[in-house]
Amino acid sequence: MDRYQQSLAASDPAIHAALMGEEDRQRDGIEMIPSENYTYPEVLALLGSVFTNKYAEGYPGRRYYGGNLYTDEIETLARERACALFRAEHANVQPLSGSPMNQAVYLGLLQPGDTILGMDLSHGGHLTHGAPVSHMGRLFHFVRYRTDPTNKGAIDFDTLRRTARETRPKLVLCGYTSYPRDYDYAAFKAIADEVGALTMADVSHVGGLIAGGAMRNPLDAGFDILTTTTHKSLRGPRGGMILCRKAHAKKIDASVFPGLQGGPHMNAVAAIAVTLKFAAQRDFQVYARDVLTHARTLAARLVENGVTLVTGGTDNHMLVIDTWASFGLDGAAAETVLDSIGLTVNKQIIPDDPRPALRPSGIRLGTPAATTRGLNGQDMARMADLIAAALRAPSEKNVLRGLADTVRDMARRYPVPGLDT
Ligand code: DSN
Repeated sequence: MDRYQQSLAASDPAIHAALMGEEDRQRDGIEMIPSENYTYPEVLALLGSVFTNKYAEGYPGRRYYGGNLYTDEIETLARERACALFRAEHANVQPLSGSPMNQAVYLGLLQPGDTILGMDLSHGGHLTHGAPVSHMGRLFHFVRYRTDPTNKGAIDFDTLRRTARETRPKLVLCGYTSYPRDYDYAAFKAIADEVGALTMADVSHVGGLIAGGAMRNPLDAGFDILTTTTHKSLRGPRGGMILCRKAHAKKIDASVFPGLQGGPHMNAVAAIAVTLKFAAQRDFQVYARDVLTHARTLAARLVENGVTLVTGGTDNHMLVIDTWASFGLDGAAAETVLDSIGLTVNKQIIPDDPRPALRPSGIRLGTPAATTRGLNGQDMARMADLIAAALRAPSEKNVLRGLADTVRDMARRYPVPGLDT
């Protein structure tokens, strides 16, 4: 136990007990939620460092507080590393997380009421891409495009072009939270150019896979803006980054601060800087490739087990299982069954889901966290068998107990970064 934990155990035993419980949960189970990961020990150390004490409103060299010698250094390094890694002209590393990151872009580059073309929520788009329940959905006019799940989740670019011509968006937005395929960014860009719209890709899910060179980079296709959270496949602290062309730098910076946020969380900025250093290394490229290979292995074996995958498979780190079609179980029930054997996934609506969001037709799972932990291809195939076996026997307690033992044995073979290494 480190010195912070020792004092916590004495001063707040309830919170300390919860921390110990969470450590055990993470160690004994296998994390399959596609947007989660196990971060580096260095990131955990920086998040708990004295950088959390510091106010640093403004940007390096232009702060509203004194004492920013070292915070300037870390933010400058983080920005430089982000630009180098993603081949961007400018980076803002202050967004506190994914939602304010996207809000800062809309509010910085558009006027209220402007039209944004974004991906339909049930087809994989994100809440901040214009869901009616989000504030952005009320402020801007979102027009949605959809995918064809029967054709490997393809986007019909002819229809998208027609929609763009009819609705004249100011921004063509792509990005997803539950779409197991890659995008043709050049096709989005061509349509945006035709109607004079800006282009933005929210690559939060695959930011690490782009950084590791395993997936396409929208900035290479000439996109204006790339946003990514830093805690998913990138494996860093919770946070967000906006990368853009120089032409947008001033508006983006002013939109993040003072437009939307106050003091940046400099402990997170320091942790983002070190994350970006690691992401530029050869090991991370191997990791990114392994994440994709593992997702394909998992998908193939699930299909062999008779499981229905939305879009039929995966091109990225993520799979969406239609649990209703495969097992007659809604996603909430499937999530609970898998939780009971130590596999953490999340319930998920599927394209045009007839079921409600809290009892949807599917679950979503992914390989970034398990790959970080060191699980290999054989483990992925085994995991597919375990998932299928559990969801076929959701009420058979003995079967589930046996599967839980197998998962725990598998998990304990692999250390949790920051806890065991
Ligand atoms: N909540 C994130 C995810 O799980 O994909 C997106 O915000």
